[in-house]
Amino acid sequence: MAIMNKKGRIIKQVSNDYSIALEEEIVVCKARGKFRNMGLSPLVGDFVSIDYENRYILEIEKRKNELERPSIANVDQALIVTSVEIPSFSSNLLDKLLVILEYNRISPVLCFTKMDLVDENLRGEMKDIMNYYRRIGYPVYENSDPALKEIFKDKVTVFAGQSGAGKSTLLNRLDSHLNLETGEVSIALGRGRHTTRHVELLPVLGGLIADTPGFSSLDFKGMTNTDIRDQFIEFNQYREECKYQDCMHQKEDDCEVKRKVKEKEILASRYENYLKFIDRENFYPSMKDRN
Ligand SMILES: Nc1nc2c(ncn2[C@@H]2O[C@H](COP(=O)(O)OP(=O)(O)O)[C@@H](O)[C@H]2O)c(=O)[nH]1
Ligand SMILES: [Mg+2]
Ligand SMILES: [Zn+2]
Repeated sequence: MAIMNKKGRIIKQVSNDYSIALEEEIVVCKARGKFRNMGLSPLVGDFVSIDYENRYILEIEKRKNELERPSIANVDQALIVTSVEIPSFSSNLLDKLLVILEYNRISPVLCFTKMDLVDENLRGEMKDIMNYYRRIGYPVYENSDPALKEIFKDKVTVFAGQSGAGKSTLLNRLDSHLNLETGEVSIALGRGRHTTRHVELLPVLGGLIADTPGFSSLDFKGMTNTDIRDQFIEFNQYREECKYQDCMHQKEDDCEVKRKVKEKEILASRYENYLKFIDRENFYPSMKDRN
């Protein structure tokens, strides 16, 4: 008898049990040893073909990208949740996330929270910063914006951002079925909470979202300084006008990017963060303490 193959997407993993969403149903399949021998294991988010009768995964389709924590494949976009107060705004963390996401071909969407906590001055400053990121091409929202509901459709989204930024609160507001715990303080997070972690994609607003926030251990793994430079998307348009083809916009003379920083065409904090990122000594040193 011929094997009946079907195609689907892994939406959940608990040890060797993979829940696979087919067109009309969800089935649980095992992965055979052959994947382990190939140094490959199926990930949540993978598109797979399965032996439907025997409930085995047969093939894994080539991935667009792959996250480590949480381990998910084929992520389309990341919603970067950034608070402007408690914890206060960190342009360093935001720019770092943007570089890593760009490099991994995950589209960033920016969402700012807690604008209600800041005074008029800081509010104005934050609006300027938000407009800058909007102008260079990123979708930017405040968490109160109802239009946020539209961004999830037909996409796999992970959430990113500091603990306490308001990720769970936002998700609960977007989808009242979720009922996620909010308000936990990072220091109080018992280790036990995270040890028996499974990964799952939840259906939300016409798309799928990862049930755990991503990028908890951020770095520029595998990236060269040139790679980092190239992920600062607004720098690229000026590069042709730099004196040197391979300009790092650092110590070179006649650099158009540096000129644009002076003219306030490029946001100063973006450029400063860029310099820190390519100088490994200054690699966001406080990041380690945060997790
Ligand atoms: N004032 C204010 N507080 C917020 C806002 N969003 C979230 N919070 C609060 O910030 C705290 C942390 O939120 P939570 O969703 O748990 O953050 P998470 O760690 O990113 O999931 C909670 O006490 C929330 O009630 C907001 O827009 N304004
Ligand atoms: Mg949370
Ligand atoms: Zn330059």
